[in-house]
Amino acid sequence: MRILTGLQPSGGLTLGNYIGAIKQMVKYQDEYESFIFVADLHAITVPQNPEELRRNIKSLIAIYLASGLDKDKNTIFIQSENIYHSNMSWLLECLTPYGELGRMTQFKDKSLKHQNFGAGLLTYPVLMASDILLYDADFVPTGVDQKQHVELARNIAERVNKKYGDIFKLPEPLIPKDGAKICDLQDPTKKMSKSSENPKGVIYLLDTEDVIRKKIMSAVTDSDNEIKYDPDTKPGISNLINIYTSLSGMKVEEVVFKFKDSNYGTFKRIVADLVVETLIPIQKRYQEIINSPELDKILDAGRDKTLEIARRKYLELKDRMGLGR
Ligand code: AQP
Repeated sequence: MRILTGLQPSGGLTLGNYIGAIKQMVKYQDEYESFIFVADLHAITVPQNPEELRRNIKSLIAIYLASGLDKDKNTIFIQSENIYHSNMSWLLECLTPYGELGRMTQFKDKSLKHQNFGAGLLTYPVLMASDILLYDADFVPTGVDQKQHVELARNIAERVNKKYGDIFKLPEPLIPKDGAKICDLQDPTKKMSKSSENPKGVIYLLDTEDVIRKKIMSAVTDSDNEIKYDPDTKPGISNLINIYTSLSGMKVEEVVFKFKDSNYGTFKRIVADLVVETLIPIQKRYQEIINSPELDKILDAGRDKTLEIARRKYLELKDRMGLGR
């Protein structure tokens, strides 16, 4: 069985990206044939500074490896180095009703945040469908927030198969049962995001120990000082419980029971210890990897292998649609 997944180099990676995506990828590498990419074409759906973007692309690859993704178990590549992603996207865009794209929740959210946004923000889910369908991925590991996009990819595949014959495999989302959504530490009703305007609410994977501790100690919580899990009425403390649960492997009930007599200050310190314990070894490996020539070798191999697979799939649809000679 094959999976395909990727992250956008749209900023420094966050603890949310680690818990919701990277940690899962590391687990899946022993169960599936894994294609892991850096979604740089997706990142440009909103404005990016070119130098920062290039730095973030390289940094993302080094984080994948430092977090435990094994170069021999995964095919790792950069999306824009494979021209067939954009080529396929154009074919699929022409086969996707405009109305279907306007209904995507992420488009509705992001189009409100950016003024004069580019058309790519609307067509982004079709590019994502291309990413998935080019490789006949069986599963797409993703957070709940992206489920709608995988369903769109499936709808597109079904439509194309019906019209042009069986070309695409129908993908399914792979949503971890224990995969909590990590929220912003300053506004725990909002998802923790790379592109957040307030860095105090976000733990970046490369934050220093001191900064990580400060951010967690000043996380917004309610005033009743009781460790209880209730995301609706106690989003701040519930978010810290989610972080602890995801990193320790314990269940929410176990965590609540273990810390029932602790106050918020003590619990925050314990959460900070665990986050630091998780991230410092990743940061050490990251420093060893980031300037190693090994990175280029891994990316060259990933590019060459995926070009071959994607080219065949693209040519198949192009041919069936009657394009070219
Ligand atoms: N806060 C989060 N909690 C759990 N999972 C999360 N993911 C992102 N934030 C959280 C998961 O990480 C992957 C990231 O996908 P992406 O890089 O393509 O973009 P995104 O979901 O839009 O992530 P960000 O960090 O919020 O980026 P920006 O700010 O650029 O929009 C996905 O699997 C997602 O579920």
